Amino acid sequence: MKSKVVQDFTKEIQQYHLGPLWEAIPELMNRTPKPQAQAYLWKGELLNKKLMEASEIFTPERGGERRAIYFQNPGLTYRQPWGWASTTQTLYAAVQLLLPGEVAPSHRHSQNAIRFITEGEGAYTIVQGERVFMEEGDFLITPKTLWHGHEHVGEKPMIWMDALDIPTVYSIGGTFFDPFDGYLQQPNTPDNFSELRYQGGMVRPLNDRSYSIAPLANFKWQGTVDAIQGLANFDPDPFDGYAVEYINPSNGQTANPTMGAIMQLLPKGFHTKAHRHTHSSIYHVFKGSGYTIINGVRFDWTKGDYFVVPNWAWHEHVATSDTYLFSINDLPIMERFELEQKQELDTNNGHQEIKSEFTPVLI
Ligand code: GTQ
Ligand code: FE2
Repeated sequence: MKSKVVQDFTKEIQQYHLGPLWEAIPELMNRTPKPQAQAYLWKGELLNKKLMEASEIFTPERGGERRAIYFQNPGLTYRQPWGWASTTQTLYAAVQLLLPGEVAPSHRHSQNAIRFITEGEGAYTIVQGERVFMEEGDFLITPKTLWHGHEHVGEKPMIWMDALDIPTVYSIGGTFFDPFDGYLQQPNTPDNFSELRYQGGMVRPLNDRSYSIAPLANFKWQGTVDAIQGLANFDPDPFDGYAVEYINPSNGQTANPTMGAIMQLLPKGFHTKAHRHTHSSIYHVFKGSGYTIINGVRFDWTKGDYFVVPNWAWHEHVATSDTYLFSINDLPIMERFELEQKQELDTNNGHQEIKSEFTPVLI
């Protein structure tokens, strides 16, 4: 405890917009990451219901741009008085609904985007004039500065997960945004152009030997499943099961420069070992059911749910049926800053003790 004189001084300097480091150090300089983001889980039924309610009262249009409902981490709600809160400290994730006949206008921005299609088919996203048709299980990228808009020319409602590096770009002051002049961009490239050029998977067109930001726009579900089924001939990774990462075929790095994206199969009964790492992740349960233990708290999940594993949180997964987990992470950001570290739990055969259970908000 500092003396009265120091305490008074500490207060006194603040009128000059000067801060006392001796107060801040214990909060800022933790021995290991102490995230403000919390572990949290949202049920799929709640999300679908809220999206449908939103669709009854408005359509996507210029200004608001999209009908997307994003995940606000309860640990981060203090950050902006006007109500914004990100999903983890670096990442934003949302669910977006587009109904048949609807159009979400083209725009471009300095944030990178990822989409993972969770429900439906028949809508396309048009990226730099290329219409990319989307189906369940597809993984798409819209890297920064590319024009993109969406239109639904199919029959059933379409829902997908969006993930963007909005909080990172916002906090470092790098935000740029332009609406497209003329609402939805018109095609200037054959449909599904990049997907057709990459049908063979791990062979690339000869012209793609030098780096480009988005040589492949859509990673089809079938290709992802085939890769995972190939892995499943062998032993699973003890921490990740059968996991693959989406990559940019022109350089082998993550498909998006600031966000990693993973699909993992956890066969029924599989229990991963616990570890923790600097980077944070946002998971979507694409198929299956089970639970994840995060820092001793059990989070039960089924198909359609979303959950957050914050930075440096112990976590392990248990699948109670064959499970496909899709997840995005900020590992590329941590690697760029050379901050990535990881640790395996070495007690109790690599498993945490369950101390409590998370109770999700239901509809
Ligand atoms: O679909 O272009 O969830 O620009 C947030 C920002 C989706 C999009 C989001 C966006 C988009
Ligand atoms: Fe966008």
